[in-house]
Amino acid sequence: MAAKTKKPTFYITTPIYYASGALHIGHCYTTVACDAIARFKRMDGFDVYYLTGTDEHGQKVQQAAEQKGMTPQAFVDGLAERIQKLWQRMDISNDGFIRTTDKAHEKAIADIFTKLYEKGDIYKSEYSGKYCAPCESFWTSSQLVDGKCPDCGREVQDTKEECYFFRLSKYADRVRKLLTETDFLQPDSRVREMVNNFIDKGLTDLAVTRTSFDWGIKVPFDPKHVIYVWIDALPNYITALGYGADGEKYKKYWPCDLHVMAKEIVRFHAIVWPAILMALDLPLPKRVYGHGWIMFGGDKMSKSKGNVVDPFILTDRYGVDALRYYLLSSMPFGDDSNYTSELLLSAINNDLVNDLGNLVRRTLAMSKQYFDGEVVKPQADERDAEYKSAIDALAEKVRADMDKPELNKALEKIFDVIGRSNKYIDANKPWELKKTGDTVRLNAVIYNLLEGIRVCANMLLPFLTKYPTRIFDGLGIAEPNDFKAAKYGAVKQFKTTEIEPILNRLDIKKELAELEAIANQAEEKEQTKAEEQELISIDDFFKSELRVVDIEACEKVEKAKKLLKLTVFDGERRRTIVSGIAMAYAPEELVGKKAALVANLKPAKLCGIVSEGMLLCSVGEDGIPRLVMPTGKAGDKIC
Ligand code: ME8
Repeated sequence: MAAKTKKPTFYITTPIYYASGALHIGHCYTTVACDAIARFKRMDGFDVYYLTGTDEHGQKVQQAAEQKGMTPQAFVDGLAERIQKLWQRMDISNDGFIRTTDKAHEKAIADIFTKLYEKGDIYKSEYSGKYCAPCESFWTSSQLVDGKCPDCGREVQDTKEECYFFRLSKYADRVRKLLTETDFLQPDSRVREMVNNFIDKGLTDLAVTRTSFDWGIKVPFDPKHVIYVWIDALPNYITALGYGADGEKYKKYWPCDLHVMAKEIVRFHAIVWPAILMALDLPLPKRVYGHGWIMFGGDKMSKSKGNVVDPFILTDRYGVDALRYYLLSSMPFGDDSNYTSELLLSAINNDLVNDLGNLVRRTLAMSKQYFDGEVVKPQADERDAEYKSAIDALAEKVRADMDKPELNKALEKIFDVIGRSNKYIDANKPWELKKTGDTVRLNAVIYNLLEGIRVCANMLLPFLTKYPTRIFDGLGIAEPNDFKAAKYGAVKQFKTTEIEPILNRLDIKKELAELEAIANQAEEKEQTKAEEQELISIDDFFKSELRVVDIEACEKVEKAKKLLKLTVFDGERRRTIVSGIAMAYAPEELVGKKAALVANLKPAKLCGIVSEGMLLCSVGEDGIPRLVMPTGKAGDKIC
């Protein structure tokens, strides 16, 4: 017996998205595009591994969690679940989902860090730059706006911080060659951006740890340092396959065939990631593709209007196929393009309802009416040669576009055959053949149309997840798993039935008004929520138990620049309090002073210390909290 030939592998990835807020259709764009490529490759005979996931560490995530009054872990757990629900909704066929808080990932990152350190490619030094205390952010001089923090506009201070660096400069020549002498990075415009903006300017070593926050993977041999986002995030593409843990998947699927992301993070994928892999002596990915951005109409788009582009709302109203089709068809893959509701609604009406929907509806209706759904393969006829060859050529053309990948062009080719099919109906006028009783020709015309529809539905399977399946039901044949039958004449006989359309023609004006109403409702809801959050009742206020306390001892918290650890006496007992007041006081200044304590707060852990309450502060224009110092004696009530 001949040995079964092993399928070639194909490994494709999206970026791992920050678990700091809800995802929008921009994230759907990358994920749906990779899904279409993954589905195409599976049908084309490849053993595919499609990976997506979430980037869950770092200061931004920690801050977002704090704002919600949650622990970072509970916060990212909720978001990771919501993100996976979104991918289920979008019919994403990912094989793996990595979270950077997965224990296996955390261990692998700590090992990678140690390995690079032992090799000398990570070293400890000092980072000097500008520091914005309220934002806890470091900036280089060139990042400042008018000499001030680009995020909050406040004064920055010169600062030095001990941190670890990755020796990116050592790999500059090899990375340059990779970008300029191979097809590693696409499209070409991205290569020019990388070379002009980064490589030609000289690659400097990259700071890869921070000590200003602690939500992240600690440097195993120096745990006051937290491994900073990129060195934690980029290796997800190998840790997800079990790299470093004897992963079978790693052996099978690495090197990656295609990393896809938008242009703003191409620098990390096309420069930093290959350099890390070079330092680890691992094979490089075969291709990195940096697509363009979906723009939301520039400044005019208000935050609340962002709700209109909430993928859950759009798919509730129009279905998954409509959103998938819009994302994949209307954006040239490498370029930026604008999202508007009008464009989405016209794509639905023009392409899915008019062109495809009408073709399927008319053809199945005629098949039923003229032949009770039974249509057989006819003799070849010269008159149909052009239409048949368009059907025959389709799979190859789509394959060529998918390889680039130019997904919108692939869809264009399919819709070109759909357009030709509609024209073929108009040119052959089946209703006249019926009238003149030319049943042989009538059968041939309907058969050819059914074949056109079948091959188009076959080629649409990677892009749309609902409509093609329904079309195969209508055609009375099993949905294919591959493209082997995507040729004219593969079916000898049809037994068709009529099907419900998946989408009906939309009244664009009405839909726009309704989408606007949804946006306004969302805006009102947000506002009411904010107002409700702002106004509290007197009963709410009296829930807080405020007391005068004596500060008996105070010291710095080693890992946190902003925190002080205080021992206070509340009239009954001593408590430990961690407070963010270190920017305003030296510890010794506070001993003997009085403060106002919120005494009935649930204890919270800050930098590993349990804080049993909170001290009231005033925050001035400089953003620095200073203690409210009451009079009275320890234990007095404040109201
Ligand atoms: O950058 N148009 O995560 P992120 C097109 N965690 N694509 C868009 C888009 C838009 N308007 N908005 C988002 C991160 N995307 C890091 C990645 S990878 C090792 C770490 C997509 O949540 C696009 O793929 O900010 C973009 O690159 C990505 O979401 C950024 O996601």
